[in-house]
Amino acid sequence: MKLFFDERQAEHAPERELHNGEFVPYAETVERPRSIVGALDDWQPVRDFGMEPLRAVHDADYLAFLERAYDGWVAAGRSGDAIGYSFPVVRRRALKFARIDAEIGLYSFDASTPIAAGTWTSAYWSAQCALTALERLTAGDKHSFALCRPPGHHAGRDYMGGYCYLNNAAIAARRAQALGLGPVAILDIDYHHGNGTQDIFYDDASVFFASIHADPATDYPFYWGHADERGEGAGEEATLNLPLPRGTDGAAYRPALDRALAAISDWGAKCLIVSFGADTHSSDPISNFLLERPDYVEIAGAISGLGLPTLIVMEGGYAVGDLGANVAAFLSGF
Ligand code: OKP
Ligand code: ZN
Repeated sequence: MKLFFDERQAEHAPERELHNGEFVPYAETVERPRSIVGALDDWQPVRDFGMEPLRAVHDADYLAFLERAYDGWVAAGRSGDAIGYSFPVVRRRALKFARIDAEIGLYSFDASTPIAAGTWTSAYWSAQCALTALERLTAGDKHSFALCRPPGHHAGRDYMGGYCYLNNAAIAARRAQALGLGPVAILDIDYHHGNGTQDIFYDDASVFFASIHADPATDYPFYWGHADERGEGAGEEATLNLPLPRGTDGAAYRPALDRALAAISDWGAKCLIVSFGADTHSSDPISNFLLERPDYVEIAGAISGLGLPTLIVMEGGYAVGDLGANVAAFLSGF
């Protein structure tokens, strides 16, 4: 399986995030991709597909904001990471604002997604990484891995959140459709619900979204990922949420995985995108599942049993000491 990563994805380095009432060191560190790159050999270069595939998912005003946000922060005389403090929970509209603070709040749903000097560059190349890896599937490869960082599954059409700025999996899914690889399913197996991905395709019958994650009743992102969210309009029944309790281990995880895989197969997917988070591991510092390294080999084996051309896109995973080996174990299962 070909592996993709671009060094510019390492430029993003916020200092801190707001977590449980205090500022703590940013968990989505550059040590994460370093750990994964170090655990696997033979990385391939990332190509530049430009802005068009990003525009197929994200609103133009949001993309323009992301690109200039840090400069706007500096121009306002601020130092450190750009971060919002006021968020519109009702009647959000893309008004034109003179203040960077108003813009940041408009385009985000939390305070764990600061913008630093290298954020746009890294987010851009993270998306290009997914697009480059996807290209392998058109060349006939059965599996392909994009070490996306920053991750993407919490980002929506016009908002960031949960360490995510551009939705790499969604961008790859739209591109897969354009390349004739569809119908496309996205299987999200990060510990956290992929609310951005779900939102992007919520009323869309052409992309199936299945997610296995910690019950949002107890875990971030709280407001989305509940079992009764099944899509709407034309997209009704094209969203499947399988929340699991804290403490879920490999044995308890497996029935949910089998259910998701059966649904993807029944729906008639011809191409699969896996949003993979290794934050389901027992050692993860911000999560509460109990998966172990051998579970990742087994999970990947079950996914590859679908027999679909599969793009694996990296999402979370914060136990830096175990991360590379866990990702390598997962990929070995294909
Ligand atoms: C991103 B991905 C918990 C704070 C949560 C954001 C978590 C984002 C996870 N107290 N901060 O899904 O791994
Ligand atoms: Zn996660």
